[in-house]
Amino acid sequence: MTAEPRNPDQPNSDTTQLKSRRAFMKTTGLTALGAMLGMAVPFERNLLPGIIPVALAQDTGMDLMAAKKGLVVLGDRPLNAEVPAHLLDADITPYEHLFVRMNGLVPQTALDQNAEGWTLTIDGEVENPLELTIDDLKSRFENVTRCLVIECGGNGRAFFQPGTSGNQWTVGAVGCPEWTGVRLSDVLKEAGLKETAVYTGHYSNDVHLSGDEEKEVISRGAPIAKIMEGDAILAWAMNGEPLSPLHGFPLRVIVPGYPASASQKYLTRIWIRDKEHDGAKMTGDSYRIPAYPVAPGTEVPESDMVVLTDMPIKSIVTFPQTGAEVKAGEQVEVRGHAWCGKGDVSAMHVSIDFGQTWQEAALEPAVNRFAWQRWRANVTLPQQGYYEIWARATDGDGISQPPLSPVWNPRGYANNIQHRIALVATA
Ligand SMILES: Nc1nc2c(c(=O)[nH]1)N[C@H]1C(S)=C(S)[C@@H](COP(=O)(O)O)O[C@H]1N2
Ligand SMILES: [Mo]
Repeated sequence: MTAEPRNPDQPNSDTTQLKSRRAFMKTTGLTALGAMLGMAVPFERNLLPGIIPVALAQDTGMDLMAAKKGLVVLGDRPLNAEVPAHLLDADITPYEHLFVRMNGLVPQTALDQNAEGWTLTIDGEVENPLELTIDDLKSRFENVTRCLVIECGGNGRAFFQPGTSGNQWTVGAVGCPEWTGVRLSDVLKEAGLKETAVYTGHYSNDVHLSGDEEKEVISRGAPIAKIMEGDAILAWAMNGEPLSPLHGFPLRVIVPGYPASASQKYLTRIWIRDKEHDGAKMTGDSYRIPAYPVAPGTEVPESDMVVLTDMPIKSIVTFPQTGAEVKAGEQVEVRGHAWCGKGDVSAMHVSIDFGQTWQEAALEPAVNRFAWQRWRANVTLPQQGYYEIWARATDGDGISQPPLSPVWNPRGYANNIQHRIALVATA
């Protein structure tokens, strides 16, 4: 056997098979370590219990990024990566171009793609608590396939002034893949909601960054009324494939229209609550905004913060790529997508003159509720020089995207500032 040198600083090296960090922690470490590393550990007897070998501590999921294409990694622990706008041009976002947002570490079951014995528990304010396998979900409820937008609540955070803490997402923490699963409302009907049921609380088995298995990474939820509208689904597949380790294998919930933090990956339990859920990242400043507009930089008391629900009207320019050269005086197509947390985009406009005049874009219908909608406009840049395309969607209430960041909030959520790209017209 040739013992290849392993560089523990490079998670992309062949340390990828060293996934059994948790298994290791459960053993005394002796002899098990050698077996896991596939080589002798000459000083193994010196390793104090509780010290996790570096080679086993690298599990941030970073090695899985090799199958992503063109994403910008914002951080690797936890792993967060967004996609440049021009890579979001497809109607259905492919796996390689879907952003990744981890609050903790990818769980072992997902890394191993092992769904054996996986169950989803539905309990709390229900008449008949359920424990369902993935096969139960597949066989006992109507299967549905839907294109649904997921957008991180913090998408656009980078544009707030003053800046707020958190991942500095620009425009690419959004995507619209096709999900297959069952309606969560159908499952809750079978469980029999009690009168007292008002909110869902979502749980999963991902691992806290501290490594403490007792600590919740994230546990958010949604009002029962929102879920019973029938749009939220329990999905086991994305774009016709089983969910991947980064996106929630083997099961996640998708709550379209809400910040994607409500769309729990690696879903193990839905606790039906008799009050607004108060799991990890439901309280304090997390995914909350002030109940009233505040001046930038204001410190808002916790009691005045409310849970972020419907995401605002938004759009993105996916073609051409920003900075592209086009011919002056010739018509060029610009296009992208528009979406809205309430599911009703009413109009789309573009400007080539820094917002002085606006031209209406053609807006295609959504393939289903809560899918994003394709828009297209033909523009002609009159003479050579620098231009910007500004894109502005309008929702069903007549509310349009603002040219500057919307009302500031302490954690920088729900920024739906107009997307702008640069175009250079040549003679
Ligand atoms: N279990 C679990 N679910 C989760 C998260 C997480 O860290 N753990 N992050 C949430 C957040 S904040 C977002 S934006 C989306 C990101 O989904 P994606 O990584 O599949 O794009 O997942 C949500 N569901
Ligand atoms: Mo998010």
